[in-house]
Amino acid sequence: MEQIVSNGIIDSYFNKLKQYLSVDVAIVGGGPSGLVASYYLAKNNYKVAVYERKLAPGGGMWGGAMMFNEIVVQRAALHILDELSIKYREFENDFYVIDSVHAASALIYNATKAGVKIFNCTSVEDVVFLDNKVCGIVLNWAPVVRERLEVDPLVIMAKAVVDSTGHDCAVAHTLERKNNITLNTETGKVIGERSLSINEGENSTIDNTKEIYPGLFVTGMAANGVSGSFRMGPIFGGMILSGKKVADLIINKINKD
Ligand code: 48F
Repeated sequence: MEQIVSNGIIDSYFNKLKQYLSVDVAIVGGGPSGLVASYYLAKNNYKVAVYERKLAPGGGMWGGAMMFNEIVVQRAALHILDELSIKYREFENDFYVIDSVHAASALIYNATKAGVKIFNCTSVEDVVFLDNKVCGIVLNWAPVVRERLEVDPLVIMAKAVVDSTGHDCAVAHTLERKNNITLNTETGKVIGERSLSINEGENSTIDNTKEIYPGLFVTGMAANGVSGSFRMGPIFGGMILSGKKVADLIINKINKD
């Protein structure tokens, strides 16, 4: 009995890992933008994996604002909430509140049900850079990175990589720092996030969702951070719409296996 349980877990996990050594799309960060992107890609039969360094995906959604676990979404994103069976309540013209635990768990459930594989407790520490193109990610266990243990990573190849690491824009920062390259931003660099301005931040999240270097796309707060736009706090319409937009961009750009 004891060995059966351990065998099942080890066999199943390593099979999954081996099957996902090469993917169509590697999504770095399991916050709302990354989860929505992964859902639409998987729904369109792309082989997609999400890498999340925390135990639970969901990013900044669970805690609402200051741990008041409610979030706000605008009318423009309701069609996506409807598709994912997420319940909301209008409290002001065009503004809706959602229980953040319900929203985060629904995003995770819908993504995995559509076929997304989520590798939690994993940290992306670099990208694979071949022929001036981002071709994959460099992956380690999150505790290894956190504890700064000198343990080498493994590599996952991908036709497209998505930076959905939120305020950190971790993948874009690493790509820029390590390689002498120009990104598709106003300065050619990661410009960095500005202070809070809800309206401007929400609108620019969608505009800033793009391919910033061959093979590397940005979505959510990472998109705004890279392009030097504003943060906006616990309003999530922009994140959700940005996740859908990056999925559409990738679907138009790359073929699935
Ligand atoms: O921060 P996060 O929720 O990003 P998002 O999808 O949404 C932003 C909102 O939550 C909120 C907001 C709304 O207006 O401003 O902040 O843009 O999720 C980012 C996820 O990426 C993970 C991190 O743990 C979080 O769950 N992450 C960050 N760096 C890495 C990573 C990394 N190097 N490897 C793996 N996961």
